[in-house]
Amino acid sequence: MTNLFLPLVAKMDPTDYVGFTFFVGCMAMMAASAFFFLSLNQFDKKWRTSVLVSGLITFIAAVHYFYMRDYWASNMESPTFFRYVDWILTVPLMCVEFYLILKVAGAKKSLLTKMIVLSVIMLVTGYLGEAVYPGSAALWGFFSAVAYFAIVYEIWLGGAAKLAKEAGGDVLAAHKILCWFVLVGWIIYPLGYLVGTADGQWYSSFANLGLDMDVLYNIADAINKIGFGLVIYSLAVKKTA
Ligand SMILES: *C/C=C(C)/C=C/C=C(C)/C=C/C1=C(C)CCCC1(C)C
Repeated sequence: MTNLFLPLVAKMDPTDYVGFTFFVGCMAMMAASAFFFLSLNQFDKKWRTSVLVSGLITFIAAVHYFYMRDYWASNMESPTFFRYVDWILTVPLMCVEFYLILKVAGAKKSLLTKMIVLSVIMLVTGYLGEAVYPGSAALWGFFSAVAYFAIVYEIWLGGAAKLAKEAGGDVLAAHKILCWFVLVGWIIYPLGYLVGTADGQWYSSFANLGLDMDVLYNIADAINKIGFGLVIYSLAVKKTA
């Protein structure tokens, strides 16, 4: 007898690491959001916005992860579109975090605008290379990398770095940790891109590394979104105490 009913929840193969990391990603992002939101009351007013933004970042990611998990389970295909929609919302919010903590040292809106524009360039060019013109993935990836390094420059050596030094103390320490997240944590993304777009490119050997683009992106998201949020959270704790 044929089963006329499609199962509501697909089985998961125990070696489906993409499906597994999407599933864990949903739970981690959801738990982190609850943690950040429920902690809000304990902080001085001035720091609540920063922790609220941390929660928004993981919450937006949680919603996208539920979509992406289902998309993967149904199609066994990278949910590239939802991935980039998530990033285009959450990465500018991470730029907002830099701006908010540097406001004590007089950060101007122009710093925020500059960082958001750079992050949007980084992501739009990345999307073009990954989804629209995969044949020219190397070129689009290069443009994206230029914008990425401009962000790294701004926070490590540029105007944002100067403001952090002026702020000093806990703000400087938190800024430094966020800088490391951007330099080391974010570098996982271009690695994922090289693995995922390697087909027919000069870097085609990246396809043989035994790595998976979605697994790399999922690990990077968990580290960067939740880690970033926790840095802001502990800064708010210190500043409130
Ligand atoms: C929460 C999501 C985050 C922090 C996403 C960050 C994404 C990147 C830093 C992506 C960077 C890319 C390059 C530097 C070159 C290749 C294309 C991208 C978009 C993967």
